[in-house]
Amino acid sequence: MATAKAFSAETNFPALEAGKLRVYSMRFCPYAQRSLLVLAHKNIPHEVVNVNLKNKPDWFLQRNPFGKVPVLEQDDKIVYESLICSDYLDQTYPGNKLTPDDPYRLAQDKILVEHFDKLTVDFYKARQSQPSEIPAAIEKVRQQLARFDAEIKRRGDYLGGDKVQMIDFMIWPWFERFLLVEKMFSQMIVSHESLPNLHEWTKRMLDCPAVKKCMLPMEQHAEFLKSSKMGAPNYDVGLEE
Ligand SMILES: N[C@@H](CCC(=O)N[C@@H](CS)C(=O)NCC(=O)O)C(=O)O
Repeated sequence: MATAKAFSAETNFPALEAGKLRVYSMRFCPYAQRSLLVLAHKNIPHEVVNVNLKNKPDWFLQRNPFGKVPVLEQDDKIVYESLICSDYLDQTYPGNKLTPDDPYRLAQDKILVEHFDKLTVDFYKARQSQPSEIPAAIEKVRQQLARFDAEIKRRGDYLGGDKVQMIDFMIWPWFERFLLVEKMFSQMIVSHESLPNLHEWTKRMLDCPAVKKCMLPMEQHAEFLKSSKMGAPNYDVGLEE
């Protein structure tokens, strides 16, 4: 796709090339980032169509009745929901497999993602808190992260063990956003003192090529957050006019 700018309701459907894999995304969406990380890590050729989620095109709603990104489309196939998209990509492009063969380990990983999804709710609350409430709100997030700190200690360098795996990618996007909140509030969420294993894991993840490829500059995250809080999210932050 020639443009990274978000497509809004006024736009026509951008023609889909036969055989080409397309991802409908939004540049600041952590869920879409999950699937973009899988695509980057596995080097899967694809194009990205960013969507204006405040003013959605009908053609987007026709593809995902939930109206959410990410969505995958290839020829007559459509897949949505980030975890389903990510697993689908892993199974469809089997080289460099990201999920464990052992069903019990796979189940444990999926349970961890469920725990993480609960914690993100408290993270969003912390991000919206009044200054006096921020320390307690961040502590609530930190307490829930202790489970992940302990798991890394038990499993190895990554939650996937000795290498980065699906479970690492499924939770990473929020850690990128933790970095911004830490900067905004001058308060660490994942510090060496409070969560030492997770702290080391964060450093390793920041070195991972897929993470680097999918990461947006902190200033863009900050500007997007500011615009969202004002009720007018600027999906095109940082893009050329
Ligand atoms: N459960 C969904 C959540 C995706 C999601 O909430 N995406 C947001 C952007 S970060 C979205 O598309 N929001 C549009 C809306 O809710 O109308 C998934 O895992 O894919």
